[in-house]
Amino acid sequence: MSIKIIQGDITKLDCDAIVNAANSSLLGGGGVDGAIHAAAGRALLEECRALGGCETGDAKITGAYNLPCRYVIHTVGPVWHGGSHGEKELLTSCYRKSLELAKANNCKSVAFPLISSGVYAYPKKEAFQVAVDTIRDFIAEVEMQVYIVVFDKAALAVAEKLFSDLIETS
Ligand code: AR6
Repeated sequence: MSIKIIQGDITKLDCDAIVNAANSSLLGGGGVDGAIHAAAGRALLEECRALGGCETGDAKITGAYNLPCRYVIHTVGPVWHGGSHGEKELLTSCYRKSLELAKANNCKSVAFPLISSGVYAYPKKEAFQVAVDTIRDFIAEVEMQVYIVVFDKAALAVAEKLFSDLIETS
């Protein structure tokens, strides 16, 4: 069991759970959130509506509807405000809480986007470091295959620099 970095569209992945970089309303938005809701269909929005939102740094799980995975774990990353407003702790909490929910639901394979690194402006290098450190800590104790899915070229370039050993090409 390990961490792998792959490039692609997270909505296409057939793993136990994919993680959504949501906002605190859980009612959809742009970026990966928009892509997940569009591919899952309206029933996902209906289930999310019943959850009553989600705090920054926390995570909630739903079904996946028309997506190929089994579950969607919605987490709310911090908005980057320069780095001295608890951003790192909140982002760490997003990964940890998402992984705990995955474990509690018997997921053996989980895919994350690079949370907060788009609209929420978390620098990609720092966002990667938090992701990899937190996932590594978690899988030291739990059997799970975890993917970090990079979408844009800038994120792939950062991954190639920092974590070339984790990149898997198809
Ligand atoms: N598959 C994988 N990664 C993707 C995909 C995809 N289909 N689409 C985008 N990304 P963002 P955030 C990457 O902005 O920064 C939403 O409006 C993207 O390139 O989706 O946490 C929510 O509703 C970037 O590297 O999420 C919130 O309001 C990463 O996913 C807000 O954006 C995260 O970018 C959350 O902002």
